[in-house]
Amino acid sequence: MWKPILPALLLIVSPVCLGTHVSQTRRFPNDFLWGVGSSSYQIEGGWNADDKDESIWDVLTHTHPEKIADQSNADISADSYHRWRRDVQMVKELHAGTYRFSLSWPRIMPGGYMNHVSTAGIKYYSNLIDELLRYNITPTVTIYHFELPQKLQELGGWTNPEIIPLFKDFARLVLEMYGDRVKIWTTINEPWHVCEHAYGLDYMAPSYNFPGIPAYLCGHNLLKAHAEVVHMYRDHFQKRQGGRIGISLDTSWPEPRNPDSAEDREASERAMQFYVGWFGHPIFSKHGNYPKVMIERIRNLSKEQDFGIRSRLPEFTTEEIHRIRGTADFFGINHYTSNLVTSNGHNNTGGFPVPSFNHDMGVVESQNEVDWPGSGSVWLRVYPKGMYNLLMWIHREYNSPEIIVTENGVSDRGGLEDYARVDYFNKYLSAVLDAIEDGVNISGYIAWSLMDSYEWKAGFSEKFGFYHVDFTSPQRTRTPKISARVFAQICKTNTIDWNYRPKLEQEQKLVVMAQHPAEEDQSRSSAAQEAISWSLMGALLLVLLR
Ligand code: GBH
Repeated sequence: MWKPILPALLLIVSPVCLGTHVSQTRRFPNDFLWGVGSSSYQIEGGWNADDKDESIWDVLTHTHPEKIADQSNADISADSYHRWRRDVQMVKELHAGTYRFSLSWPRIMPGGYMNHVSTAGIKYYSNLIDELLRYNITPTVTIYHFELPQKLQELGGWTNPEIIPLFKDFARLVLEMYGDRVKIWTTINEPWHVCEHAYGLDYMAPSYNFPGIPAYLCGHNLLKAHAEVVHMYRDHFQKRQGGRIGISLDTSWPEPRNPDSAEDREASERAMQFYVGWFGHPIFSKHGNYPKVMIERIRNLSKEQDFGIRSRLPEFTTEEIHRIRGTADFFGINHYTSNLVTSNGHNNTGGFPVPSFNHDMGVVESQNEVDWPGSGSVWLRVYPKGMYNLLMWIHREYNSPEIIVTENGVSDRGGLEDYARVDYFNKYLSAVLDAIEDGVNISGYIAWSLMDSYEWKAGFSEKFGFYHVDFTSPQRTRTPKISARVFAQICKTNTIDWNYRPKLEQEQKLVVMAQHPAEEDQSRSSAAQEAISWSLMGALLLVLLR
């Protein structure tokens, strides 16, 4: 009985709170680049098509399905290996200027070595690129997005320095094959995620779950591999091909739990140095090398932990520091959410294993469950100010680099009426615009994701797409959600329009009814509830106005 009144009250209050937004449309710079992204393992399927060999994700999902939320794998996923023409159509429907996708290393070089290059693999991405160009869409290509050939993992993957020449060989091949047509490259997606979550924890393939040591070896080799590829591009390709190359780092924003506490503010800064500085400082800072706070903390803790004088964080030679510094034409940032942070104090492990990356960082994170709305993922809460704070931090820390937001988006658990996603994009894009207006050099924004896809450990349970994919239909039918229409409008008009909230069209309703009869019932009953709320609000207003 009381339930319907609550939304009624909220409805009265919300237009007041949103007052500043409702009447405003906000404009992005004229040449701002709009895009949408995906990654190979998440959407392609065709896991053993033609001569493709296994990646570390094929092996993880096939041998340990119990580690995946719904025991699924991406053997077929959205079947983009066969349905790439439709994908390009969707990018076009979104009015996006660029499509960010990644290359599957084991599809192109099945065993990870030059001795076997797959013609079919080469051709797949070549066709995709041509199709994009036909519609005037610029390809943004990620060379590495978590898909290591299993054969290379058996050599130790990113912990083996041999990965440096091997990654360079792979990159040389794809630059030769596609570089004439690709103007935006990133070498590696989310190094922190690649190294800490795959080697330090049991989170991403290959699930080493070996804290405190291999993640730093991974990072060390990864930075050198990145730098070698960028030098090769600059020395042999860039002038002729006329593109640009960077890297995509990722981080949540660490908001001090108590903003008045100097210790919490320090914890926030330290978290930024460990998450972003680990890779950002060597590449983007004036003097290069790892951040001072990382070098010192890991050296001191290593000594306390009886590792002797050799820190668990490897050291660069002076020559290596110079070789890595400056190896990016832009700063790619992937960002989704924020955490509250506080320091764990010196004699407290913070509940982390010793040694471990988290213990080295000495920061305890928690979520703001009170003020930040949740999403379809436990780790993802909505705090747009975190996006602004992060962009300002990068701007200040690295002397105003050109920034491209290479990923930003939100999950839910399904459905086409994704107004929560619409709100998320409007709010996070407002934060991006605030940063632009405050002088941050942001040239583009690539939303995550083009369509629902295989969400790594979460399987198909979490949805990030503008397009719904029917994973049960042989065609893997794609249907635009409400957010697709809104994002298309944003790309087309260069503005955020808070009043633009389209309704489902007839064709979309049919899809919902065919697939989720229950969901349709739910939305009908919530519509009824809304109607009751409105009439109650009317009554309330009448009472108030008397
Ligand atoms: C991106 O990574 C990926 O690039 C993309 O492939 C993926 O689809 C997208 O995220 C959405 O997840 O707090 O320890 O529980 C984002 C990286 C993923 C890093 C979630 C933090 C939370 C792990 N983030 N992760 S934890």
